[in-house]
Amino acid sequence: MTEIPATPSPFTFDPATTALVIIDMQRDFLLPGGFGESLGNDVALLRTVIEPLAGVLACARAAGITVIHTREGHLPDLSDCPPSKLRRGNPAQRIGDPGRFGRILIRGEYGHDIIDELAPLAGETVIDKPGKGAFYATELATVLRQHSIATLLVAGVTTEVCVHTTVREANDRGYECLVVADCVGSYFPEFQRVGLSMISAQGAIFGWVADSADVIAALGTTAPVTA
Ligand code: C5J
Repeated sequence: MTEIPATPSPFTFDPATTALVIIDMQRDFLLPGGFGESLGNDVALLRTVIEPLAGVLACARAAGITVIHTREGHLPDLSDCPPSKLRRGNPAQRIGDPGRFGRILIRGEYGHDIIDELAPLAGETVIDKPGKGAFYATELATVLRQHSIATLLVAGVTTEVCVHTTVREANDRGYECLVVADCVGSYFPEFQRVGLSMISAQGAIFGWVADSADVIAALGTTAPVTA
């Protein structure tokens, strides 16, 4: 077992049954000029995540930990997008509309894919999800079962939306979750602070929170997991 200093208490996990789950680090959310910015958001707040997360990802890969990426998006005909979701937001820039990086949040478009810095390697699972949570209408539960995963190290964007929904879903399914504080990001500093507090409150009601430096230090001491 490996231990990480965390809030509200040290977090122990077995690297052999742990997955790093990276939520929605997509160009549409993170690139200047993209969908996220067109909604009036400051993407710089999300981009702070890239460097520490690249460090955690490199360590996870070196330790042989299962790596799973997710992407929020929809089929080109929008048949998997509820009309309620389609109607939300700025009427001038909606899901499926043409954006700077292709049709917004549509599978196969340049903007829908993961940023170059965190591009999945061949063999890593990429889960395409139509919702905020990574379990809803996806194969994630099956993939985790196939890899005998019990623990999730969770990173990505945005903290209070897709990260939170996924952690809450995972918690209800019995997974132990550690959210890496500087590897999750929000367009809203207040939501980032409160979002992290909500995870670890009441004795880890949804999970634990730790910094990437502590995760990297812990992963660096683990013997590589072999398949
Ligand atoms: C949002 C996400 N914020 N990945 N998506 O709409 O959190």
